[in-house]
Amino acid sequence: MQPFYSLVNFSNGKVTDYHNKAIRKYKDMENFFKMYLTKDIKANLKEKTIYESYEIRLPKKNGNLSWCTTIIYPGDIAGEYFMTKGHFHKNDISAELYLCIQGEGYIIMQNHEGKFIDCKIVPGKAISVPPEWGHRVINSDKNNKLIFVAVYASDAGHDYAFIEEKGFKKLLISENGKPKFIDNPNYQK
Ligand code: PAN
Ligand code: ZN
Repeated sequence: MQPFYSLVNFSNGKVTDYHNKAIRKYKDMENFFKMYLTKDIKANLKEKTIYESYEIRLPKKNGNLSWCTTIIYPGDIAGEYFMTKGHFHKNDISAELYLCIQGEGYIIMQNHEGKFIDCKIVPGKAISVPPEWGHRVINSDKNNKLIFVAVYASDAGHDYAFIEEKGFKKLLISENGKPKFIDNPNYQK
């Protein structure tokens, strides 16, 4: 393989020459939001775009790196800020580097023993996610997009099952216009 490059647009998060674009609407990730909502409200939110990502994906060969930008739109679902689904890596020894380029929010991380850590993110902040820590990014600014770059082993894989069923230990909600972590009522069930 030859070296190659792409250009990241720091204003809108888009990347040239990407291999994969994903758009996540509310209907793609209903179960990841844990605050209670009636069926009717859920039905009205179905087409709402929560985030999108542009991935430079290299073959799943040991040693290759893939990376992507993610743009999380501003907003909340019953108080829970817009966020990524969040996942563990299937290949759990895979670490990841996150670099925030626009907006502000939080990265939350949780390991298999249930230890939970949150870290505020602002442009220029780079966060090392060690192996075996599940991770999610949350946009806590209801007026602006949150844009970040993530770099990971191409064979990392994404395991969403635990987060979809139980979620992270804590939820980030908007209370009186300010972000606040609360216990996730779904976590102990
Ligand atoms: C990131 C995420 C991306 C979308 O590239 O995959 O931000 O989030 P979800 O995959 O949780 O929907 C990453 O962590 N890759 O490993
Ligand atoms: Zn990851």
